[in-house]
Order: sequence, then structure tokens, then C-alpha cells
Amino acid sequence: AGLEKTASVEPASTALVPAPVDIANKLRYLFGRNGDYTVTDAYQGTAWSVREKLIDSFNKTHDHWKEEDPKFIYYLSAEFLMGRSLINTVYNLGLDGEYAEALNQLGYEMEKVADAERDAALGNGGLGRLAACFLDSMATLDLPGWGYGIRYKYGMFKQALKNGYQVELPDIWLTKGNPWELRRDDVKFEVGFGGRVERRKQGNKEVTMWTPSEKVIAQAYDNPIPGFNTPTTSNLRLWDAVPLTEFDLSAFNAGDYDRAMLERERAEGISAVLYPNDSTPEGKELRLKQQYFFVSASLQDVLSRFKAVHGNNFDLLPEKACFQLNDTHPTIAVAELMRLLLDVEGLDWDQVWTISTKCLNYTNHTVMPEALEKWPVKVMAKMLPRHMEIIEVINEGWTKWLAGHLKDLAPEERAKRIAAMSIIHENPWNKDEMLVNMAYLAVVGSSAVNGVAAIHSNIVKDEIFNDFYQIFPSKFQNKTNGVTPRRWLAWCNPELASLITDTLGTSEWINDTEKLAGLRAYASDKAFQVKWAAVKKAKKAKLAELIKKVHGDEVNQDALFDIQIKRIHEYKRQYLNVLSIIWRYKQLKKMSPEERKKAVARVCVIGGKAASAYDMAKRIIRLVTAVGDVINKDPDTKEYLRLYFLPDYNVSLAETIIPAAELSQHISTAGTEASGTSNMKFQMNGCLIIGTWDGANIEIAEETGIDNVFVFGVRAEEINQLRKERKNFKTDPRWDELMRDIEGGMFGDKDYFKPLVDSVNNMKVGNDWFLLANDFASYLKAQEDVDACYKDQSEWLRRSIMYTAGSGKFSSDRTIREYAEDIWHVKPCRPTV
Ligand code: BZD
Repeated sequence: AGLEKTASVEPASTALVPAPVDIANKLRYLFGRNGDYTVTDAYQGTAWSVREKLIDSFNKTHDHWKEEDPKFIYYLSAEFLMGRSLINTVYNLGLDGEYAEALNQLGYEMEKVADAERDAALGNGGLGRLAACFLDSMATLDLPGWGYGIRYKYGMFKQALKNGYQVELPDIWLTKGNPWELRRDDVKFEVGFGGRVERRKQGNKEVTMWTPSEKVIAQAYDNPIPGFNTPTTSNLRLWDAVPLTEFDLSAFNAGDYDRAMLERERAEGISAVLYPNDSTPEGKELRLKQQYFFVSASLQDVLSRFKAVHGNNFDLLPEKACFQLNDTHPTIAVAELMRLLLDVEGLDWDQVWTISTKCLNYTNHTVMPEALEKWPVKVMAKMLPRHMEIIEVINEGWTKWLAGHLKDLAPEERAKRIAAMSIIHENPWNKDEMLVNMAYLAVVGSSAVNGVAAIHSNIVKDEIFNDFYQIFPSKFQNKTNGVTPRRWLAWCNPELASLITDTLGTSEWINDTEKLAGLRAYASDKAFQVKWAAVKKAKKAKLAELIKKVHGDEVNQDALFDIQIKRIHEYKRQYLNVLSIIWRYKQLKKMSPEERKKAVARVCVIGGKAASAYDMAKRIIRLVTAVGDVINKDPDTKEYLRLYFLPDYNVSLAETIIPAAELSQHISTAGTEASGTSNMKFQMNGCLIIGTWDGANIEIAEETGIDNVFVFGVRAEEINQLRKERKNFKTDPRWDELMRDIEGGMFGDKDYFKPLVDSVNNMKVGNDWFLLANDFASYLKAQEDVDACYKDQSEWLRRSIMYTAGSGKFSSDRTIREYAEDIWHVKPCRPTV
């Protein structure tokens, strides 16, 4: 008794304990280790020590934000592809010197220790990594903002190769604990599913009651996000699904242990695994459950903080909070925000609709029609009956408004237009099924809609959402993607970073990448080129080491390192790359040993995961490995050409590969890649690009100088016509020869490769949808240009420097500033040190 009060003890920051002692302390008291550390121990001790400084910074920032009460941006995303955190945290906080020194004292090297960390792979690819880069920039720019997502127990699968075929293994990333997260036992929300909706009279008001048949708890985990060169540390809040009760005690007492555990399993299933699909939507109920789960918890969380400060003054909400929907995955937020304000807070429909649309904005990441999410009304009505009602009312109001707005059209035309823009519509493949079009819901329910590169935003306006654009032209914007120059240049390529800093006489470019333009003055400077080349060489040696480790082969480090790393997809056309490699191989075979000596040697690397159910993509991987098996062993050519598939491409692997790359391939069919972001990372690291006139390639070429980029292929405007004409297209004889080679078994596995050949070579309408044959000849020509340029090393180096010098625009700091100014209207709020 008498001990319930909080004691008045002020905790002291561990910043006062010398880092080596602190690391040893962490190992002793958290892990029970006394000396004899492994590298993993060194990582754990360091990470748990750094964590405390991160939390100090996090607390200071949030105390300040609480006091200032600025407007917040909440980035809602089903994916955050964070990768590793140690290096990024230590460098962003400016603790690199201190911890490198501490580790040295303990007998370790920072880089090796950092390698012991597992990637947080809570995302598929570009979209998830973009969200991670955005968090880094938001914190660096002192913008009050959080990310909200799901704490998947299993992230993106690990890819292994078995006899050259992809196999998927679970990503068990949390077993050794996660020093970068804080469980918030006081932050939990209930999230319901199913059940029924009833209406009751309360006084003279009718209130709606949703009684879910199933409930789970969303448990918050905070992941502090350190900004660079600022005291700001923001937050990524991820939700874990846990059962309402530990287990069903009555079932347990009755001896029915299986049933006692059922609820736990059902709840935990929601946040158990990331869907590994990066293009076609996963129409599974569990996916919708995941989406609603994290959206509902996030909105409840934001509203509860808002209410704690502003009570029920919800008209103020748009001045205090806005939400960015990262693709359609969190679009159920439109209905959930309505529901919370209508049913829970008791506001009126019109007031709520105004508030909600002011708070929400939507980013589109894909032009492919099959990738736009649609949920069957039946599924939605069963899982989220109240939300389905709300969406129906939204759609009624919307179509009614449209009818008025389009009153000058002929009745037939008007009806057609309204049907085409209805949020709820028939499934074109199954007339008996009605669908909720999540993209239309997002467009109608948001203030701003944006694409992710100039060409893509035009396609968004002129094609996918053209009807909407005509009605609300000012709603549509472009926000060209960017990447964080911290992770993707400064931290992953410290050698190049030092050279840049020494040359420019300042490291300010890390916060202000436009300063990289100062390198243009040195592009033709021979002495500078020599230093530039030496850095690339050192990075190539690292990649060569990795290839040796994975494949057991030594590679020629003077060869041109030619890289294509990204998800495996037909539209990204890894297949076209392989065809050109086979062609190169055949040319080399025909040459005399003397002629070969004059050829440009290449080490080609391809990496990327195929969605587990994407059959054609898996065949492409097998083709890469099969071609590599033949080429890499051939004594005639192996000095001059290699092809390696590097398995398990992820953020960390990218950090090794990109700095070493000399040529990178971004060769999607024009008009299909919304933006691409690895192209920007390669550019920053002085890697030349061979690419189509697509996505951000176009803007990269503009910034780098178009003559410095190897551009080839048809343009987006031509695609529709060419697709219609494809069956009459006269293929190049070299193409025909390659098709015969693959079909004829030059790389074995004839039957397995047959569908691959057919997919691009059977002249039926719809085949070769991505027009590989059309671009084949101009691609080979561009590859010849690459060789010619590489032979002139001084010209090559000049271009390489021009790439880095021209990469200023592609910092995610620029992107985030644009979002903050044009869409979010959020201002920097920096804590005082
Ligand atoms: O988003 C990608 C686009 O393909 C890229 O062109 C673009 O640069 C990035 C960032 O804007 N899209 C994805 O990565 N999409 C997914 O990963 C995804 C995941 C789940 C469901 C659907 C798509």
C-alpha cells in the first residue's frame, strides 16, 4: 500500500555511457552474453544500444509535435520495404564515427556487423520501397508525418534456386527480436468484421448500429524513423492482429484444446503474411481483411488523438490531418472514415462527406487495367456490411450528381457515361457479379489524385481516369517519384560519396541533391575521371566477390557490368534482355580468338522475384539460369560473356549491386512502367541506362542529357496500333533464329520453354502483348551503341559523371516537398535540440 504513485525519478539518457561499454552492457543484460561474441552478437548489442538514442530523438520530436499541434500527414500503405536499419540509423543520427570506433574496440568492422541484420521485407517492390524512401524524406524535411501499415509476421518470401528454378521459402524475420520496434501496450483498437447492421431511433434521430460477428485487436508497434541532419525522428506505426481473448476458456475447460486456440489463429492470420503479388490483385477475402484491419486501426488511432486535443470539433480535422492512399490497397478508408464520423461520432452525412474528401488523397501506381482492384459486392457485403451500405450511398449520390452534371448530353450517351463511371458496376466477365471499383471509389472520395511520373500521370488523365479528369481536371496531378539519396548514394556508396564531397567541397548535396550538378564541371576532367573509375572498380570487386560466393565463379572485373534487377514480369521484358544475351553469345562463338579480343566483355546479372503463382515469370527465371549454365561454361566465350541470376533480390542486395553497375536495363514496353525507381538509384551511382521511352526514364534522360542515354524502342502513343497489327508483323530474321534455338533445345528444357516461345512468337492476336519482337532490332542496335561507347572509356566515364550530376531531381526530398506543398499542405516542424 502507498506504492501506487509514479515515483519522481528522471531517467537519464544512455548517451552518457560510452558506446563500447553500452554494447557490452546490452549483450550482458539482454542476451546473457559475457565476451566471446559472434558477429550476430555484435550486431544485436550495437542495435539495442543505438535504439536507445533513437528513442531519445523520437520522444523529443513527439513531445515537440504534441506541443505545437501541427497538421500531420499519414501515409497509409499496405507495404513498407524498409530493408536493414542499423547503418541507416547510425548515419542518419550522426553516430557513425562513435559506433565504428566502438566496434573496432570490440574487434569488429561496422560493415560486417551490419550484414548480420535481416531485411525488413514488408513489401513487394517499387511501391513498398517508395513508401520507405518517403518516410526518410518526411523525417529529414521535419514534416510531421507517420506511416501506417501492417506488421507482417512473414514478409516477402525468400527466393532460392533449385536446379535453376525458383523456389519460395518463408521469410522468418522476427525470430531474433526486432530492436527497431517498440510495442505500445497502451495502443490497441478493436476491428470488426461481418455481422449485421441495424437502425434504431434515438430521440428523433435514426442511428445505425453495426454489430460485427468477429472482432480482433490491432496492437500498435512503433518503428522510429530518423531524419538525416536534423533532430527529427518520426514514426512508422505497424499493426499486429491479436485475439480479443488469449483463448476460449470454456472450450479449454471442456478439454477442446483445438477449439480453444481457434480464435487466436484466426486473428493472427490477418497480419501473418504479405501477399507476394505485385501486379494482379489478390482477390482473396483475407487480403480485404488485411486492408480493412490496418485502415480501421489507423483511422481510429488518428481520431482518438484528434479528440484528445480538439474534442468533437471535427470540422477542424482537415486542418490537422490528411491521409495519402498508397495505391488502392487502403481505399476502404473512404468508407471507414465516413462510418467512424457518422455512426460513432454521430455527424451528418453531408458534413462527413466534406470532411472525408478533404482529408484523403490517392496515388495510382499502375496503368494495367487488370491490376486495378475490384471487390465483389457479395464479398464486401458479407465482410463489411456497413461499409457496403456506405459505398452504395456514396455511389447513389455520385451517379445522381453526374446525371445533373451531364444533363446536356443525349440521354443514351449520358446513361453510358454514368454506367462507365459508377463505383459499383457489373463484372465484364461475369454479368451475374457486381463489383466495387476501388480506384473509382478513391478518385471520387479524394481531393487529389496523382500518378508517379510525368508520362504516367498523363496516361492517368487521358486514359484510365479520363472520364473523371474531364469533370475534375484540377484534381489530377503528377508527382514524379524519387529515392532517398541517403540510403541509395551516401550510405550504400560511401566511397563515391566521399569523392563527391571532396570535389564539391561540401556534403550539403546529401540534403540538397541539386548541388550534384556541380559535378558537371568535372565530367571531362581526366584526373577526376581516374578517381571516379577507381571507385567504380572497387564496387565492382565487391559484386564480383558476391558472384563468387553465390555461383563459385571468378568473373573478369574489367568487363562491363550489365544489370537488370526488378520483379520478374512480362512487361518488364527480362526475356528481351536474355534474347540479346543469346544473340551476343552466338556472335562471339562465330568470331576468331583474335576478333573476340576486340569485343567488349560483359558480365550480365539478372535478379528479381516472380510472384509464386506467375507461371510465365517463373519460366523466364529458368530461361535465365539455363542460358547462364551454357554460356558461363563455354571455354570459347566465357572470358567475354557471363550471365548470372542472383537469387533473393532484396533491398540489401540492391545496395551492393547498384554501386557496382555500369549499365542498367529499364526496358519495359513504352507506357507500361508507371515510373520505376531503381533507374533513379542507378543514375545517382553513375550507372548508364539502356531503356525505353517509359516511366521516369524519360525525365532521367531529360536531366542527364538525352544523348547520354541509350534509348530505343517504340513510343507509348504507337502501342495500341502496333498491338492491332502485331499478327502481321514481319519479325527480324535474327529473332526467328533465336526462337528456333530455344525451341530446338539449345538450352535444354525444350518443353518447359515452349510456352515462353509461343507467348511471343505465335502470331495470334494478343500474343507478344508486350511487343518484344517490335523492339528487338532497335534494342540490339542500342546494345551495339553501348559497346562502342564502352570502348571509349573516357566518354563512358564522362557520361557516368553526367548521370550522377543530373540526378538531383530524383531525390525523394523533392518529391515529398511537392506532395507537402501541392497536396498535403503540411509544414515543417523541427524540435529544438
Ligand atoms: O510502383 C510500382 C510500379 O510498377 C513502378 O513503376 C513504380 O515506380 C513504383 C512506385 O511508384 N508498383 C508496384 O510496385 N506495385 C506493387 O508492388 C503492388 C503490390 C501489391 C499489389 C499491387 C501492386
